[in-house]
Amino acid sequence: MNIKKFDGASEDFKRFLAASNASMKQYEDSVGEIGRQVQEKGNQAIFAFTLKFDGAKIDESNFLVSEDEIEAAYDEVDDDYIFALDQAIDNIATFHSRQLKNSWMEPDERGNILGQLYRPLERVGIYVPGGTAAYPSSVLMNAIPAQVAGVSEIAMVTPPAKDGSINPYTLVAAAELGIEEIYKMGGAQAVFALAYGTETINKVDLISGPGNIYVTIAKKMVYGDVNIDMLAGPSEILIVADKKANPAYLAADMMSQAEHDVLARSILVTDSETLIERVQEEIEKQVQELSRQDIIRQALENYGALVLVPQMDQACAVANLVAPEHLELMVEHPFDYLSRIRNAGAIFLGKDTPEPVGDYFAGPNHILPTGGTARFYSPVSVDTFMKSSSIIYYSPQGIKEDAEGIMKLAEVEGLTAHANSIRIRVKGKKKK
Ligand code: HSO
Ligand code: ZN
Repeated sequence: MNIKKFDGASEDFKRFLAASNASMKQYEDSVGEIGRQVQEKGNQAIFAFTLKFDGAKIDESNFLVSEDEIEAAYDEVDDDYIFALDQAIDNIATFHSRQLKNSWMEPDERGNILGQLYRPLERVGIYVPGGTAAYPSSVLMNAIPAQVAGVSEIAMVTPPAKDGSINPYTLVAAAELGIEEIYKMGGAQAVFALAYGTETINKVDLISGPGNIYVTIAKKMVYGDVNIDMLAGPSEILIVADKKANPAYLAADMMSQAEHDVLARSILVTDSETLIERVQEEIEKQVQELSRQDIIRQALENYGALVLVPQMDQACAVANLVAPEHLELMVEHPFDYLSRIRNAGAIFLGKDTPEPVGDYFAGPNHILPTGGTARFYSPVSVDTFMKSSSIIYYSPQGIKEDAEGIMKLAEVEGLTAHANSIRIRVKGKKKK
């Protein structure tokens, strides 16, 4: 397998990083058209797109997943799955509970009171991919923070298979969380349906969850009319490794990301040339055993990189430049590196913390900023599903004391009615 090698400081490497693996432009017209149809024709448009893109015949009679389908799904999955799922649910709920913000109010010495009132969003839509990328774990990562936030209505959408069925593991994951409103639809049409509503679907306040490029473009288009979690691109991992790292582990971890998508990015950064050689050998060895080796090969050949830096300090600089979705610190003293890391969606520390522990089980969210957006985005969290209102109370003394300053600022803006609403309250009252 031919994986590109770079010198971390080279122009070549910078060009490699700058070359986008997720160009949206070419799909924008067709996604816009899907949006127009859904807004105009509602359910009928959705059913038509589901037939066209998913090959499934859906109508009003089977659009919403029924209780019978949930029961049948439970019959199909094994007990070990439910046991593992419930453990993951516990861990994810515990982690996210720590994120819950309390509303607060604080009086000052004049009797003014300021604060913030946190409230959950009322109704959210969660997008769960289907097909070859059916991820029950994404049901948990979307829905649990919403539930911890206190969201009262969760509508889930996921594309059906050709026979109109939904992956039983996905259905059981939703059922374990008590999600009852599940629509068989995916793609851009599902995003528009959630954002604008149809004759049977109530519109939502926020849409969260990763999807393919069409879903992402649709989310970008509806943003502003509803909120979204973030714009997800292809998955990526960057591993910072020192010469003591185990090449077999590194190869395995690079491929665990590469198997997601032919566009996935796996980058290794190290100061050891021999480690790079060994990792390459390990990849060749291990890839043959992996069921998704075709995807892995394509991803690694097109978007994989083995990067040599003179010192480990530069490895951290490369990590910050890439701002990866997942950063593994496969080094002897990983905690010593933390203060040097500025940009990363999730940071995995030490040899026994491969990324899949976070994908499924540890507790933190696996819906993370991609494509360098970890520079300014955070993982999905309880915050994603909440909003705040500011609280302002002025006492008689407070308004008297601040009146002059407020009126001055209103005057310089030429807004005399603003100034008047202050003056009318303090007229004839002396500042103490
Ligand atoms: N690594 C993916 C999440 C995932 N992995 C789901 C397995 N299932 C993006 O963070
Ligand atoms: Zn993964």
